[in-house]
Amino acid sequence: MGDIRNIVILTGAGISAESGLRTFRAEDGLWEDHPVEEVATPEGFARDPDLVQRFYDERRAQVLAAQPNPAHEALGRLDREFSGELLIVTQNIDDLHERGGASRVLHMHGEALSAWCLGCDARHRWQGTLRDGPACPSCGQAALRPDIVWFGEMPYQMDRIFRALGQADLFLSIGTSGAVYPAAGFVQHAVQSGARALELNLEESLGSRNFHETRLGPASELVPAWVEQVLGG
Ligand code: BJW
Repeated sequence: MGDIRNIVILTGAGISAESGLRTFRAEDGLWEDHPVEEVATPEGFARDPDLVQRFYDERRAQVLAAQPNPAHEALGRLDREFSGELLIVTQNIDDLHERGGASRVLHMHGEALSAWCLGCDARHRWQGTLRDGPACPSCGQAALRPDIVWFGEMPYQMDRIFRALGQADLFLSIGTSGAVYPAAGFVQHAVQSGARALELNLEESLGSRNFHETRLGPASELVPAWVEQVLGG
């Protein structure tokens, strides 16, 4: 593989599927049981906070029980051994990249293990439940919500992401359907800025035509093979 000095990786639910965490848009995906407008919008939260807190309490428990798979571990290896610039932008709210050994990770859609206080704006690491209305450790108000980016809200650290995309010489997308913006538009931005674009996915995604190359298969096989290719030279 040529001289790669600057990599941006976008990951989606597909990279955690083999860790037992459900994706969203598959036939057995999360949106089948939970209408998206009920559980993943600020309006849904205003209408029925208990329902939304229960949904994320359950997701938080599932994240804590899950283990990183070989795809997360391979990206952990890449993070340790690749001396160039690297940014792993994940749409996932789990912490499997970090537990797989990666540290150059940005959670653009928030984190299951973080709670955000609507009273004082503080964020706290959170492993327990929120449906029982616990007090915020900073201000004492019972105003904690999941620290998750819902539809209609601004994803986190967009300036940093677009800066990295503009400097990347390789953009890699893993396990995302390309159905949700702005993440679905990252490939075009990176390619327009001169990056090569590679997609790893179980099947063709909505955005496949925007990539120079798509490799089809499970992330647990494709990602370790790609990392070996990059680090092996
Ligand atoms: C495997 C596999 C295996 C399976 N191996 N692969 C046009 C432009 C811009 C915005 C919009 C627009 N039109 C509409 C919008 C607004 C909206 C949007 O995109 N709507 C769409 C429905 C069209 N976007 C927003 O509201 C966002 N905010 C925003 O746009 O702010 C304004 C703004 C504008 C411009 C610049 C900047 C900002 C916010 C989006 C928030 C998304 N939130 C969610 C839920 C919260 C997190 C959570 O609960 O976990 O995030 S929705 C959900 O979808 C979740 C995911 O992160 C996200 C993406 O899903 P993902 O990861 O792609 O999962 P799936 O299930 O779709 O796909 C899985 C893939 O894996 C599949 O392809 C499988 O094949 C594959 N796979 N097993 C490899 N073993």
